[in-house]
Amino acid sequence: MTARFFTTEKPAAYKGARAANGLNFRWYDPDRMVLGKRMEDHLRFAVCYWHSFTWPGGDPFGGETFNRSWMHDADPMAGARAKADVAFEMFRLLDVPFFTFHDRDIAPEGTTLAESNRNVRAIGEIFAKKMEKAKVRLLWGTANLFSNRRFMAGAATNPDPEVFAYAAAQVKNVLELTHELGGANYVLWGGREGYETLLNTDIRRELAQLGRFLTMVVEHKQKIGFKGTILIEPKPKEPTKHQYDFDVGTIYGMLKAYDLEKEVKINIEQNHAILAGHTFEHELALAGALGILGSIDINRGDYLLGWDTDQFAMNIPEMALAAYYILKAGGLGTGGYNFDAKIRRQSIDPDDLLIAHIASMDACARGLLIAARIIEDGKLDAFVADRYSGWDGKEGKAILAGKRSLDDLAAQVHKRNLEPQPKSGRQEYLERLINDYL
Ligand code: XUL
Ligand code: CO
Repeated sequence: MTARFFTTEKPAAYKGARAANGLNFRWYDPDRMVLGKRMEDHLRFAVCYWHSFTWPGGDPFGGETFNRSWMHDADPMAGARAKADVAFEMFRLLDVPFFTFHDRDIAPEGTTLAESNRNVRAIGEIFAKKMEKAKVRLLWGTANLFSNRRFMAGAATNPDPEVFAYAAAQVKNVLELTHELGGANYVLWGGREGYETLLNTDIRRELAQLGRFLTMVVEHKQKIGFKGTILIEPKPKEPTKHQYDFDVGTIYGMLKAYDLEKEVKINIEQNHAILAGHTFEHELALAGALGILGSIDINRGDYLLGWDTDQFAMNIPEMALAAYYILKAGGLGTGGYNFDAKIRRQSIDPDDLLIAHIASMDACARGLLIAARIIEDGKLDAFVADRYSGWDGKEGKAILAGKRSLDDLAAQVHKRNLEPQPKSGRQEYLERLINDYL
């Protein structure tokens, strides 16, 4: 590494109440046991390459604010190598176990796909060398199938099969690199898999193309022996007005239609959940119930804005409910908490990057501790179990097992003179109960 980028060389550590300057953890204590598992192994934090090292701080009204030197190297590959140095220095300073990237974050696009792939592979080799000496591992890799203008009408759902082929070639390269780097997952986010106007769009064809693309990715995973999980990341809008992978429920339906529900899981992002009109915990609980919860992109949206602000997650009650539903689903398996989050464009000091991650890791850690208390105390779980306990009885089980018809049930209601009485849902009692754990 040439010049020092951050002001500190000391990795962040758990200091409890003594963590004063924002560069150490108050709550995130990797070795602390929570429900029988180390905190680090519950949370499996990952730093993303794109927001932290590739995004220059622009918005629709103004350009770069961060002035990172590696973005201005006359030789873009030299810039990519300098960027890798800073990235791995940050992984070390945050003591995070994982990172994530798109191909286009880590290396510049060349004039041909062959050159682009070579650039990606060259940086991949640097990653492999750095990972020999570092703790950090790859949570997932992914291909950027949305920035280049060739993808303006989609990648898999493009009206032109040559664009589909180009996207397939790009995914093959990144999936193989992810495999070689020992990645725990591979992510597909729909990017421009959607449409702007129905007038130029054949939905039937586009859905069939998307299904074939996903199936090809799973087939290739099996062919190369990649043991990680293939994840789809839902998002309802932005960049296209109608995205096919709208939310968890929509993707589940698609996976069923393509016969992939056993092969593919879901990467749920907080900001995408609220853009879909859901809470984060709704999406987590639904994916858990359907058995397809894979990983999360942790960030926060702005409830007043209808776009993806990707802010660092700091809201402790929200993190607590998220952690609760993740724990109820049995955890994230090969997944983790990926910081798909960016500092605000006025946060121009290099250390702001460290402070943002550390503060959000603390918020997530507190959320986990609160969720563990809710589970250990058991009152919430007991309330819900009691509410549905009728279904554990003989008749409830017989209905669900398909042993009762409409005729049977009608006869039973008349014979037993059933007059079911409504019971309180006790929402405010439960809301107060949750507040007790915060
Ligand atoms: C876009 C988004 C992506 C995916 C990976 O909103 O979340 O960064 O996480 O392609
Ligand atoms: Co994301």
